[in-house]
Amino acid sequence: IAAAIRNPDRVFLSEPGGRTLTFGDVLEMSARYANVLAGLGVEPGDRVAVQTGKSPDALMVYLGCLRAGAVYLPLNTGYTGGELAYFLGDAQPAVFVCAPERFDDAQAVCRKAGIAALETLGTLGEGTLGERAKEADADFRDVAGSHGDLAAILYTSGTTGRSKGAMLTHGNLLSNARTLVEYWRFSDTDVLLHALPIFHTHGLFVATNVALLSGASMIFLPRPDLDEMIDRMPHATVMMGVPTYYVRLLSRPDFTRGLTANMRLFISGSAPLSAEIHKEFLERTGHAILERYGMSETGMNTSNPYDGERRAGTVGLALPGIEVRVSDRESGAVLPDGEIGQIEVRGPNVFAGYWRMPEKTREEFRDDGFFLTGDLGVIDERGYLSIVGRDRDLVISGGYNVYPAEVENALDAIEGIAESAVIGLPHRDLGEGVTAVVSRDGGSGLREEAVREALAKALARYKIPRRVIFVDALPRNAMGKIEKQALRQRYHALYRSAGAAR
Ligand code: MCA
Ligand code: AMP
Repeated sequence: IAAAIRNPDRVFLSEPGGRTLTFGDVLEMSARYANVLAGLGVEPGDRVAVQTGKSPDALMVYLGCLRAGAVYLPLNTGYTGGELAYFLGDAQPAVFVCAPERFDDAQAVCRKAGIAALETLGTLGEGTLGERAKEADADFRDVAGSHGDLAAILYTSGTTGRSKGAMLTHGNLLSNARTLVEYWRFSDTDVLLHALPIFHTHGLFVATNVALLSGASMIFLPRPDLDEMIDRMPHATVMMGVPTYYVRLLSRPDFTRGLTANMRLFISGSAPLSAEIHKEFLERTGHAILERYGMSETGMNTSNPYDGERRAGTVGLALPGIEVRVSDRESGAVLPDGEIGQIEVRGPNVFAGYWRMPEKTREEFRDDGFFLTGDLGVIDERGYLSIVGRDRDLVISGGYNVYPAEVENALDAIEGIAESAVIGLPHRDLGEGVTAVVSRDGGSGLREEAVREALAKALARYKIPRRVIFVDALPRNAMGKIEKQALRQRYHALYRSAGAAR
């Protein structure tokens, strides 16, 4: 980190109406948090799990972990106690940091999971960890490590079974950030409009690491608030977002060409950006959104070019140093351009494996080191990759992944539900809207709201179906398997009706 900082007086981060941190402050604050962690007994290789609101301090805990050689483990702020219990039990962090208002719940979870150290951190730097940091030394000698050492674990759900922790090394993060800085021409004259959450690859690694490494500044919004985005846009040069951000910006008449005059680049990812939105955005602002493609396991794999044609509906070309190929799903044979198959990637960005799941890790890699993404795609004659579907049963809602099996399990546990199927349906705002189709036990008068309320006790709110449809029986094929495709077709236009835009 220190090596990346050329000008300590330059602003790294500013919160509208809040704090401003220079690069010098970043060095100091991250040192304080590194000292605090070391003082709590965190050793290199130990996990530090964090579920706190977005704030400068939260970001400094991340950097403090990297400096102390600890493994940073960010968790979605929406996770319920039940969801949390699994992650903590599996990762066995040396410390868990939660928001002050969730201390009581967290304490119970930690007791069950056998986590000894529980600390709190609020968005203004309050809480036990923040207080310790204020007292701590502002100098820290970074733990010497190698590129192969673990830097972070990101949990990503599986279709069956439990979530898997993708282990990312310092080398993974550094190589990807370096590649992106160069490919997207980041420099210390850039100002990045940062509206994303910081517990995922997109807002944490892609946005923050690229800004840090290039010396760019960030306008750090606590949440993706449209008014704030529009208000700050004239002061920024680059924005990163999930497609929902761009759909929402376009819904505002005050989002105009003039407003984006200072911007040089809009980047989209985490979910498919429709060619229609790409076109509307270009017409409105004169900017062709640059779409790229990545995963928690790999960071970014492909990107549309900075100078060349940004082709709507494609995720662009393999990034420098990263190999992308498409293979036959059954035989594994590499397919020629133009044919649809499973996307595979290899490169310094590809993760080190799933936490304590060597079997699962082996299954997801080819012998020659290519990682099986589970995405289906096709490469055109010019090398542009298009994602045409997913091998996994996955719904992406507003850039968050929702695994139907997890929601179906929670539905099936509700009294009065006989069986369920969860599908994603086209949704203008969220891309896909999580939707449940369920049959009731005979005599049960269960209603939609009661189902949603019951689910909210178990699952983060973004996983909760926006609509629950009751049917007498779910359609099944000859093998007895639920025909989700038939359900998707039947309810295709559910969110197209008036009033369903959000
Ligand atoms: C919030 N809600 C959602 C979502 N987000 N429901 C469905 N899908 C969502 N994504 C629910 C809340 O729980 C709440 O429910 C209600 O919607 C309103 O909440 P609010 O916080 O006001 O929502 P919002 O501010 O409008 O947020 C929607 C959002 C946000 C802007 C789309 O989810 C977002 O910023 N998403 C970005 C996710 C992201 O960073 N993905 C990157 C993953 P209730 O009313 O019931 O309480 S990294 C990745 O995928 C890879 C590797 C990559 O390539 O980048
Ligand atoms: P995650 O599991 O959160 O790492 O999400 C990774 C998944 O998001 C990928 O496997 C893709 O299915 C999807 N994804 C990311 N970027 C894009 C994109 N630009 N277009 C379509 N899907 C995307």
